Amino acid sequence: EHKFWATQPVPQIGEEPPSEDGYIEPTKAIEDVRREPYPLPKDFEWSTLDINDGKQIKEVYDLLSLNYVEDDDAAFRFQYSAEFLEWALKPPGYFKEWHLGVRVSSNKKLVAFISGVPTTLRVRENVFRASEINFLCVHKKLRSKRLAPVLIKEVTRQVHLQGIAQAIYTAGVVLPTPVSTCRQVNRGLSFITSYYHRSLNIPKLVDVKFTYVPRNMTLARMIRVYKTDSAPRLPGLREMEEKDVPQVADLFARYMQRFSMAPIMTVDEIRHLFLSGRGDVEQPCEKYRRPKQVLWAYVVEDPKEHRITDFFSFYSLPSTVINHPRHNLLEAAYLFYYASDAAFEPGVDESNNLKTRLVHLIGDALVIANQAKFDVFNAVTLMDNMSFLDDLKFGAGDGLLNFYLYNWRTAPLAGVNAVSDVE
Ligand code: YNC
Ligand code: MG
Repeated sequence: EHKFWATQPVPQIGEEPPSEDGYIEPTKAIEDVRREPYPLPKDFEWSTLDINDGKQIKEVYDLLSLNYVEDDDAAFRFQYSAEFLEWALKPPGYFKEWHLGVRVSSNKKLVAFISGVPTTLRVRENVFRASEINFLCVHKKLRSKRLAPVLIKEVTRQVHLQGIAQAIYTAGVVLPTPVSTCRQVNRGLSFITSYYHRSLNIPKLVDVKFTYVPRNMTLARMIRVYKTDSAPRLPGLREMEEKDVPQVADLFARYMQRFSMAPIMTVDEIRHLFLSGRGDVEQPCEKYRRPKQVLWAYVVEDPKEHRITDFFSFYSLPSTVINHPRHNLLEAAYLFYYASDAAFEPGVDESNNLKTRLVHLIGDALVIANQAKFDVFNAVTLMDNMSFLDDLKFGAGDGLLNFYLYNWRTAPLAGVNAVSDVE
């Protein structure tokens, strides 16, 4: 069935869940890593992309914007911006060798890409270095020629050359074998990680057929239902600044302990994730959006104690609207990391503290995203998201997101970045 994946150190389909977590094959000594790049079909050559060079970022942007992930109906295709790629591909300690391209030898046209960035992962009680693999893309004209396995093997070789033997990646497709994202929630339902959408710009979303006016609803009424406040409400909410980095790092680390799988971030990584990618900070930002901004990060500062009690972040990932007469871009915001002290407040009903707080916090994120002219706000069923999606009028989409670990076996997790028991 899976000619390539059957040869890889990943749990195979139908395999019994392991009694203990651990690697599948031991880390290779650097001397034992294959020296030569994997061979490509003739007429193609490997090329390391220099993400510090605007021209080369633009080449990756061009490849992805025409050939990257589309929805099942081929109505929308992700359009990662050049600024997004810079932000995503250059975290502290990145390896340029992990930004891997394939070019046509004759004219040097970039026709395939795969990337990795280093990260530190905790899966239950085990902490290990890993690569996070993303942006695997093969030009539409070169599909189904088994080029993807060559890209994956070559990026694996490059990861091994840095002494790292594990990886994490996500995909809409089902491969051997997703980290179990099923869990029992209080009501006894189980689910897998799926996308939820909070409509903001109803007329446009209806126009591009992202959503539709249900029977016994009118467009006018639908617009009213999804109207957000004109300004955020939480006292002490403001944009995150450099001085907040240590406190945000601390809050992030504490909050992530709630989940069975989560990244471990250094202070530098926190700074990169939440403060770079904010666009041109010299420009005033009255409308909640700067030129070239990809990342929005806000904190709640306790007005009396000047302590950071909460934060949230979201990023901009527009999609091309394929073949539409009036609209060519769907402006989508994606909920990224957040954390709240309310998770640690003692109380009669602790989970209710957190739920109430998250509804307010992410409610304010929606207000800001709407003011920043996003058409839709997306979130997946991870972390504590299930506790606010309904209250904030998110609706289930049809997209799924499967999580995978390379060379790491684990018994089913209670959800990736598990959803906690807040209801
Ligand atoms: C996929 N998304 O099953 P079998 S997500 C992994 N991730 O192998 P061919 C994939 N494998 O089943 P095509 C995959 N999609 O025979 C397909 N495969 O064992 C497997 N789309 O290769 C597939 N981007 O070259 C099959 O297929 C084999 O020409 C077939 O190319 C696939 O970035 C692709 O969705 C996805 O550009 C490149 O369709 C192409 O179709 C495309 O004949 C649109 O390949 C864009 C798109 C994927 C986004 C992503 C995460 C990628 C993770 C890759 C795995 C990393 C492993 C860890 C490495 C480091 C290890 C260390 C240490
Ligand atoms: Mg191919």
